[in-house]
Amino acid sequence: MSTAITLGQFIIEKQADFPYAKGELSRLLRDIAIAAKIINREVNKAGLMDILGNAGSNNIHSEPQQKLDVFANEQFISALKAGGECCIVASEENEDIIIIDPPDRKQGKYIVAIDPLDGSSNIDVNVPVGSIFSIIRKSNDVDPCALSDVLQKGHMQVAAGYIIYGSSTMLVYTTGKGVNGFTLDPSIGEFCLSHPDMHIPEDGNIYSINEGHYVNFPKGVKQYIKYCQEEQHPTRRPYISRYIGSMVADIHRNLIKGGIFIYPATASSPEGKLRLVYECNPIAFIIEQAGGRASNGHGRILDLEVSGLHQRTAVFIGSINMVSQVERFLKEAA
Ligand code: AHM
Ligand code: MG
Repeated sequence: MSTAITLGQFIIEKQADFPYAKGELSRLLRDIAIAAKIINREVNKAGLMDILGNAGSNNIHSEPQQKLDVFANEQFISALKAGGECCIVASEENEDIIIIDPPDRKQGKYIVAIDPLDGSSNIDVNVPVGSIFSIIRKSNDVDPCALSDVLQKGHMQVAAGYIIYGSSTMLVYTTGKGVNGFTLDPSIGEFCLSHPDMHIPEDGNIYSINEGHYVNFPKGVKQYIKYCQEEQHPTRRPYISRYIGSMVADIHRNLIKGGIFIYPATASSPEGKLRLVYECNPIAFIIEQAGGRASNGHGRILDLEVSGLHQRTAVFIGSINMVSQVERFLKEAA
């Protein structure tokens, strides 16, 4: 019987790809996986919260029970603080960066940006949610940590990943040498390699967009949606529309099956909705590493200037031919 490769084993093996690595990034990834397991445990019993005690009541440690996105944020931050490899945490849940400056040891050299619980509005209805992380290196170890360290372009990421808390829980990550997916085996509490060397099909037949905002979409996006819906033999059109409303879940499905995920700019949100630093850049890095494309409609997401921690961007992410096609529609409509 063959034995599964655990995430821990895989990370150690892959360290050899980086001959000068000292194991810090490996330890950081391991810390993130530990936080993910704890969050998974709580997400899995989310439906029991009302039975076990309403928010506002205390947990078994006599601490107030918290909303899951606050809980997830705290788990990541405390795992990263304890690990010692990280000097700054930037989170969707915190307006400002969190600097980790341990008095008793050398400061870590990595910056981690997180969306601790993406799609958390779906928790109450048992729809998959996710966590997203992006890792960059501090540009130097001389200057004190500052927001400017975080505001690096997406192509500076050294690793990125997501965890999807779905019918099974998976961790998918890249360090810039392809994409690998691990499924949590609850019986042993380990993420096991289940999806080695993931590739997104060059073409797909799924489009994922919140069509409720249709009237506010730019002309090129409206035209592309009509194109997706046209019956055109022998192409795969009309495409299938699938939109969960949890980006991680929509991206994960399209990564495996082929498809495009769109969250465009609208009249009311001219920059789009999704955040560049901890949502779009890490997902863009993963999808590019899987052979897909990630665009803001005009160019590569990973090359966008980053001027603010909570900056937003329009996104068109997925199968390379589908993203290139929507870019053509946007160009022609401009
Ligand atoms: P969140 O980080 O507040 O959960 O918001 C991000 C989520 C994404 O997961 C999802 O793709 C999008 O918001 C859905 O937005 P909408 O309900 O406008 O379609
Ligand atoms: Mg989010």
